[in-house]
Amino acid sequence: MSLENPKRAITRRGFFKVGTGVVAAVILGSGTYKYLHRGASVQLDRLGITLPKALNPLPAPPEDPALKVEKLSQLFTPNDKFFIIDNAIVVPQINPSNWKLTIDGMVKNPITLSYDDLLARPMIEVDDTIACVSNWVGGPYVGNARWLGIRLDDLINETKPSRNADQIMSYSVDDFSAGFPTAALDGRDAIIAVGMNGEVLPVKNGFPARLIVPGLYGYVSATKWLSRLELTRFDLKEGYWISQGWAKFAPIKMQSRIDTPYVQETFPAGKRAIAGVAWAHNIGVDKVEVKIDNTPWQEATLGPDLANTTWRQWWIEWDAKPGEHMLSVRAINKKGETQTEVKKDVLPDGAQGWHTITVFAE
Ligand SMILES: Nc1nc2c(c(=O)[nH]1)N[C@H]1C(S)=C(S)[C@@H](COP(=O)(O)O)O[C@H]1N2
Ligand SMILES: [Mo]
Repeated sequence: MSLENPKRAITRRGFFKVGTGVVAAVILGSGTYKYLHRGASVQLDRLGITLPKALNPLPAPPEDPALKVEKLSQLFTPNDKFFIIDNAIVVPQINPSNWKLTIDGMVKNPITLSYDDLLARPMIEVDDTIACVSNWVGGPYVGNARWLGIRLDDLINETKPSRNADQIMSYSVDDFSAGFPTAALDGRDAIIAVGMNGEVLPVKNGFPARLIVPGLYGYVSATKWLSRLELTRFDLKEGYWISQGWAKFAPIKMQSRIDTPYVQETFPAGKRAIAGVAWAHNIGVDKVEVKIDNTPWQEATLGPDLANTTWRQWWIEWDAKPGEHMLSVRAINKKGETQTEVKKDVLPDGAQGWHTITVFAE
């Protein structure tokens, strides 16, 4: 599934489904071709890599409430279940020994780093929930991981950027770019990630390196198969999705989702849990409330608070009487702000509104 392009009903991913003959023709004409035949060997390259340890490793994750609450999202989304969003016709297969990252543009000291250079630098671990702007309320395009990588602000500082640069544009080896404000490097743990949940970054999630900027939607920040960072200006350059009607600035909106029961589910009447996840990036989730039919909002129990940039699991016990029920959820952040009820669609800067579902007990 790719980010929807409002001006072209057929996305490139959609086009992909038309037929392999057509695709081959497209690939032959693109720079992606050279990566095509390395599928098996890049996996071998990956398996041969040992990542360094973080300078300050995060504590071992606490017990996952999903072990006790059936159908609740896991605290960390396993790599093989992590959502995938990109416009890549073919997933780039990069040989890490040929790969380079360049940081240039409005800087005094441009830098070029090999994969080994990157691994030789101090690493940090960051727990961060990433989300796609095309995720509808209640949708699946959100996942939480423990990322390993090098601090982006340190690296950018080494290049001595011009004060006039207000945007960091990131480019992948394929046809993708994403730009975000230099001001987003405000001390938050933005990194060039090489590891994900204790593994070398999976190929589909951007091996050998990708960007993670906590609090920004993927299309303005989370460039996979990263090849270049350019210090530039918003009035000079824009990222891949911006000309398609998506917002230039896109912080992740506070959201909450009911994982169980699912929309329109029929289940046996009686005791069960209502459960899900909620996120309020860079502020953190303080409370989650659930509304069952016309009863008052009730406070849910919350799972571990890993970081202000990660989701929190929540759950509530319910004795479901036979019949149809309406369930809603809303989050409250650590500033005391309640998630808005006002619904908005994903375009141009992300969906909002309460996740409300109808279910049936019998
Ligand atoms: N090279 C490249 N990087 C990309 C994209 C892309 O199309 N190409 N899509 C972005 C978008 S829109 C999102 S939401 C995230 C998703 O990351 P994931 O596939 O690891 O979940 O990747 C971002 N990085
Ligand atoms: Mo996205």
